[in-house]
Amino acid sequence: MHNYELIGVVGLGQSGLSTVRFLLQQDIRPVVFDTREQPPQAAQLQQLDKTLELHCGPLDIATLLACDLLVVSPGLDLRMPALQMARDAGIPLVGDTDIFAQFAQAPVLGITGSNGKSTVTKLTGELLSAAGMNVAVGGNIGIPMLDIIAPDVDVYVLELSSFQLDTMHDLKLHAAALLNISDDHLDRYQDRSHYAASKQRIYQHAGQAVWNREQRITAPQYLPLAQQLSFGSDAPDTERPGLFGLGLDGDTPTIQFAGEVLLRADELQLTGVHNLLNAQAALALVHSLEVPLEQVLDSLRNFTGLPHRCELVTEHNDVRWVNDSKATNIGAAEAAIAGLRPLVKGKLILIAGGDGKGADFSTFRSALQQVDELIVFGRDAERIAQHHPQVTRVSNLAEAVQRAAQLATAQSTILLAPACASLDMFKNYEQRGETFKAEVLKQVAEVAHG
Ligand code: UMA
Ligand code: ADP
Repeated sequence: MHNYELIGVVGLGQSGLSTVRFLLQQDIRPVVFDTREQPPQAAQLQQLDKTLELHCGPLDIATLLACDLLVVSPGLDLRMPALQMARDAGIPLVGDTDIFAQFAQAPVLGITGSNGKSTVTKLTGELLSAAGMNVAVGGNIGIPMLDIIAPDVDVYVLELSSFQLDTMHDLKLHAAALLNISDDHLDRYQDRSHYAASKQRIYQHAGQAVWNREQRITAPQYLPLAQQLSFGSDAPDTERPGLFGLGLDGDTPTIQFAGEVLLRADELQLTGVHNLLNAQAALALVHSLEVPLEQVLDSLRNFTGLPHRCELVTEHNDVRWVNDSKATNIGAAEAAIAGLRPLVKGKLILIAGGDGKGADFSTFRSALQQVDELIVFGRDAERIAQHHPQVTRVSNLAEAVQRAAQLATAQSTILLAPACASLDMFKNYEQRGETFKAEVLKQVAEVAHG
C-alpha cells in the first residue's frame, strides 16, 4: 500500500468508509470520491479526519487520474465512463478484498452464489466457533472485511458478492464455495455468462473448491479433483472422496458424507431443501480446514437461520405469515416457494414485486404455478403479474397484507418473497421485511380485537 503515492477511495458507503479508516491506520491519507451530492457517510468521514479531500457528485476525472490506485466500492458499476477512463490510463481498480489480502494473516474461506451466501457464511462461522476456533465473519454480509482484521483470528469467513469478486485480484482463499447461480444483478452485467464468469472468479487463487453438483456451472474449471468438494441432493458416491449429499432414512432426508449419515433433516431448525444444501456447503468448508465434523453437528442442529429468510412472523387463525424479504431475485423466491409448498395444506399466497433488476420474469412462471394467489406491488409488479392467472394488484405492502388476509382460508400460508430488490420503495430488504412484519402484526391485532 505504501508504494502508492495517491490512493483514491471511490464510493463513501460502508466499504468506502471502512477502507478510509483502515488506510488512515496505516498512515495513508487517501482522496475520497462519491457520485452522490450528499453521501450518507460524509459526517463519519469528517469524524475520522476533517482534512481529507472529499469530491462529491459526478466523478472528477482530473483528480481520479492523479491517483495511482483506486479502491472502488462494490455498489459502483465498473462500466462507468470515468472508471473506464482510469482503467484505460493504467490505474488499477481494486476492491477492499485486495487490501484485505495484504493484511489478513489467517486462512480465509470465501462464499459466493446468487442465493444462500449469508446463511452459509453465518452458519460456517458458528460451526467453526463451536469447534473452538476464533472466527471473524464479514464481507457482503454487512460487515466490511477490513473492519474484522485482527492478530488473534484463526480463520476468516467472507461472504463475497459478484461485485466484490469483480475487483478481487490477489486474495488467496483456503477454500471457496460457489453455492448456485441464477439470474440476478443483470442490470450490472452484459449478460448471464458475464455474471457467471464473475462468480467463477472466486476460484482464481483458491486452494479448494466447494461446488454444487446440481449446477455444473458452479464447478471450478481449473482445479484438480483432489482439491474439490461438492454437495447436492443426490446420494454421494462413496467410492469418490469429497462428496457431500442427501440420502433417506424412511421418508426423512439425511445429510451424508463419505458413506456416513451425519444427521437427519428433522434434527435441524432450518427448513427446505435449499437449506440442506446450505448446510452441506458449510460442512464442506469446515472439512476443508480438517476440523472433525462430529465437533460441529450440534451447532448445526441448533442453527435457527437469519431474519428475513423464510422467517415465521406469526401464526394466527390457522394462517401462517412468512417473511422472506431477502428473496431479492427469482432464484431465491423459487427456493422459498418450493421449500414451503409441500408443507402448506391450504392456499399458498405469494406477495411479490419491487425492482426486478432487469430479470426475465418468464423464468418465474413455473414456480408461480405452485402459488394459489399472487399479490403484486412495486415498480415491476406488472412484469410478474403477467405470468399468473390469479393476480391482485396493490400499491404498497400494507395494502398487500390486508388483501392477503382477506384471501386466506384455513391452513393457508402467506409468503412475502418479492423476487425483486426493495430499493424502489424501501431503504433495503431489512426495512421491507420489518415493514411487512409490523403490518402483519397490526393486521392480526385488528382481527383479534374484532
Ligand atoms: N453509490 C453511489 N455512488 C457512490 C457510491 C455508492 O450512488 O459513489 C450507491 C450504490 O450504487 C449503491 C449504494 O450507494 O446503491 C451503496 O453502495 P456502496 O458500494 O457504497 O455499498 P456499501 O455501503 O459499501 O455496502 C457494500 C455492499 N453493498 C453493495 O454491494 C451494493 C453491502 O452489501 C455489504 O454488506 C457492504 O459493502 C460491506 O461489505 C449489501 C448488498 O446489497 C448487503 N449487496 C448486494 C447483494 O447482496 O445483492 C451485492
Ligand atoms: P444471500 O446472502 O445470497 O442473499 P441468504 O442466505 O440471505 O442469501 O438467503 C436469501 C434468500 O435466498 C432466502 O431468503 C431464500 O429464499 C433463498 N435461499 C437461501 N439459500 C438458498 C439456496 N441454497 N438456493 C436457493 N435459494 C436459497
